[in-house]
Amino acid sequence: MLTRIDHIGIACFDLDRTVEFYRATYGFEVYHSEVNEEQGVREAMLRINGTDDGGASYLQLLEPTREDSAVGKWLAKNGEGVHHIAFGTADVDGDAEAVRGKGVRVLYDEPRTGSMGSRITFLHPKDCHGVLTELVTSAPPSADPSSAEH
Ligand code: V0V
Ligand code: CO
Repeated sequence: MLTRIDHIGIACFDLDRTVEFYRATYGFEVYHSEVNEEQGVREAMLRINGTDDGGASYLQLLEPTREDSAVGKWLAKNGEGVHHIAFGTADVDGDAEAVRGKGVRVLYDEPRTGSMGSRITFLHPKDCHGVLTELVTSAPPSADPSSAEH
């Protein structure tokens, strides 16, 4: 069951300058940052609020690490802006299978590693009325690297 907005993914050309915009304009601070080589992104998670299932909602600022990555290609075509939305679930495997069963293309056979040790998969935007949609199961608190190092 999808229970919350986990994050909104925002593509940018310059992560440091974009982080500074969100800090200076709204006061949002970086909760966690990492490079995900598999996805080809350098990213910063700005924590917006906690949610009643123990999760949280974030803005995920994404800078490509290579031009042929998903975000690199998208930026070249569209410029900066909202790239995807992500719904949080306790069971990304089960929910991905349920969605696949409804005829929506799920991009990965098995969920892959996402931000802060989460498990993620994506639904094809052409099957979701133009919205690239991600499903996320957060890492259990003990496995959350942000608890040791943000
Ligand atoms: C592409 N399209 C999009 C889109 N990206 N539509 C809405 N939102 C997007 N973000 C449209 C595009 O305009 C084309 O439409 C069509 O889909 C095919 O796009 P393409 O440019 O030819 O690109 P493809 O097909 O090579 O790749 C598109 C997909 C790719 C969605 C398959 O971006 C992908 O695999 N995304 C999943 C991985 C990802 O996005 N990773 C970065 C975030 P027309 O022109 O044909 O009408 S990593 C992340 O979120 C992490 C780590 C995390 O949350 O923890
Ligand atoms: Co994401």
